[in-house]
Parts: sequence; C-alpha cells; structure tokens
Amino acid sequence: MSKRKAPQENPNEGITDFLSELANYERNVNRAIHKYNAYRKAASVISKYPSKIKSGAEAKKLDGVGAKIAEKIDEFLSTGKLRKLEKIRQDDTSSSINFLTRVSGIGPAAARKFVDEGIKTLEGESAVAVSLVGGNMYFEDFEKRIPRKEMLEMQEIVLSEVKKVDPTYIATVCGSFRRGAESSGDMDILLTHPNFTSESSKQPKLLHQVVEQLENIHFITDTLSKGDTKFMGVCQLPSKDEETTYPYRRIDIRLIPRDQYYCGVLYFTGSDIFNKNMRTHALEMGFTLNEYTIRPLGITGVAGEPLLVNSEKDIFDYIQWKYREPKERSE
Ligand code: DCP
Ligand code: MG
Ligand code: MN
Repeated sequence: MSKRKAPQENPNEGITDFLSELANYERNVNRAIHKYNAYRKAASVISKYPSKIKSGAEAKKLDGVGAKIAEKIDEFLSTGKLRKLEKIRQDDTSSSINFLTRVSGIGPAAARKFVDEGIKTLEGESAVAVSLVGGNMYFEDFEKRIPRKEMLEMQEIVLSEVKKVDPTYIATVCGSFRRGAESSGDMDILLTHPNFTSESSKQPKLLHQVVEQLENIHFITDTLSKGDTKFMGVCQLPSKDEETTYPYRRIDIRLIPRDQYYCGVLYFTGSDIFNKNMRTHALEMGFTLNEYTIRPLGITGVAGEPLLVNSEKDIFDYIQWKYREPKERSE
C-alpha cells in the first residue's frame, strides 16, 4: 500500500462541491452514468488544482473540464450559486431519490420506483412512501446507528421466528454486527434452506414466508423492495413500556442457495475492504471469488466449476490464507 497523502487544502471547494452534487444527481436520479463520470472527473482534477480558479476559461484548460462545465463555473463564480442545482434541490422527486439512495442503502433504480409509487399513492398504505414525500420519521431514523444491544435483541427475534416457520432454516446476521461492531447501520440477514440449492428451481416462498412471519408479529413494518431472493425493508423492536419506542431500522434479508451460503456469509460479513483484499489474494492464488462461489482459474484465465464449500474456513483454505475470525475482518 502506498502512503496516505497528507490532507490538502482545496482552494476550489465550492466548485468541487457543486460538481459532486451534480454528479450524484445524474447518477441517482437520471441514471446518466456518462454525465456522472464527467462531473466526477472534473471535480477530481479541479480538487488537485493548487490555486483558486478565477474563471471558467482557466478551468477549461484542465483535462476533463469541457465548455459546459466551464460555463457553470463562470455562473458559480459570478453569482455564488447555480440555477440548475437550485432547481434540482427544489424538486421533490430528485431530492427524495437522492436522500433515499444516501440513507436507505437501496439503489437508484429501486429508489426511483419507490418515489414514483410513493407520490402516486400519497394517501395509500405505504408509510415509507408517505414519509418519504412528507419527509418525516423513517429517514431521520435511518440515519441513526443501531446500538449492539438492540442488534442482539433484533437477532433474537429474527432467529427464533425463522425457526418457528421451519426449524431447518439456517440464518446468520452478517454485516458489521457479525464483525463485532458496537453499532451497525442496518441489519443484514442471510437465509438458506436445505431444499434450496443452485441446482434446484427458485423458491421465493422460502424468503416470503419468513418475511410474512416477521410482518405478522409486527417486527417488519414496511417493504422497500421484495424479490425472489432479496427483501429490503423496515423493522422495529417492540416497545418495552409506554414511554419508549425504538427507531425504525433498515433490514435486508437474502435467500441464498445452500451450496453458496458460505461464500454469501463471507461476502456479506465484509468489511468491503476486507472483501477486496481477499479477492485480490484469491486471484493471486489462481481463484476467482465472489458473493456466490469460489472457482479455480485455468491457465487461460477461464473460471472452472465452483468448488465445494462447507464453511467460511474452506474458502480461506483454498486460497491458503490464514483463517480470520469475523472480528478481525475490518481490512
Ligand atoms: N459489501 C461489499 N461491497 C459493497 C457493499 C457491501 O463487500 N459495495 C459487503 C460487505 C459489507 C456487507 O456487504 O460488510 C454489508 O453491507 P453494509 O452496507 O450493510 O455494510 P456493513 O454492515 O459492513 O456496515 P453498516 O454497519 O454500516 O451496515
Ligand atoms: Mg450492514
Ligand atoms: Mn445492508
């Protein structure tokens, strides 16, 4: 690893800030990845520019700053703001989508669908949709971290309800919680069942009956998105007394084929940095590792059949890496 650079002053922070905001808007709201990249690139090159930029023309000399961005820089330098950005910020749809992607962990496409539906069903049943448009409770809650003590109580509820539905389920709470974090951003649950493998047909019922059970006991309070293998939603611990209600929390449940379970558990335990490092090591050892499988790479670089995996340790063993407990997987 190269040495980390000392933090540098950025004399053009105003400009790089508005470019980043435009970049996020293009990606999250318009799904315009090229425009996103263009704004990002311009922001990046300007952030390295050592002196205060005095005009669009000056910025345009830099690689990655074109005529349109130069024009925006001129507007920003002369008026202190950008009409385009003011409009974007005032627009309910785009600010909602941006907000959702930022705090809820759902992707831009799901966020847009959700916002579109939410606006259509303003008086409908979805509290999330209504709160999204009305801008209330859930979002403030989603920005709060979940203390480990509450994560333990949530885990207790989920695991016992899963067993009630069918005792042969296997479920693991992954994410930062499994790494022993003192607080978590959300709850990441992986679920599998002996009847469900990558060879068998889809069994969305295995996921949906667990979600239904958790809805029935009012632990899951809302759905952000629900597919055959992935549920994203909202949950809440039951109040202990009349004074205290717990915040709403983000919960993800993924149904994974039995033979891919430990690659999934490994991946969703993270951290993301640890995952990257482990994948890099796997490649060096001639394996390709992802959230589903570990496969040997042939001499031509073509991946072979998935290897049998019956524990996380098996994966470490294949790539001859010393096993690391979840607590030791921050990087
Ligand atoms: N993950 C990853 N790469 C990503 C996103 C996720 O490898 N781009 C993996 C590693 C994460 C896990 O999925 O640990 C769960 O994702 P979260 O975003 O929920 O991250 P954490 O649970 O680690 O942190 P938090 O406490 O903020 O939820
Ligand atoms: Mg998490
Ligand atoms: Mn998550």
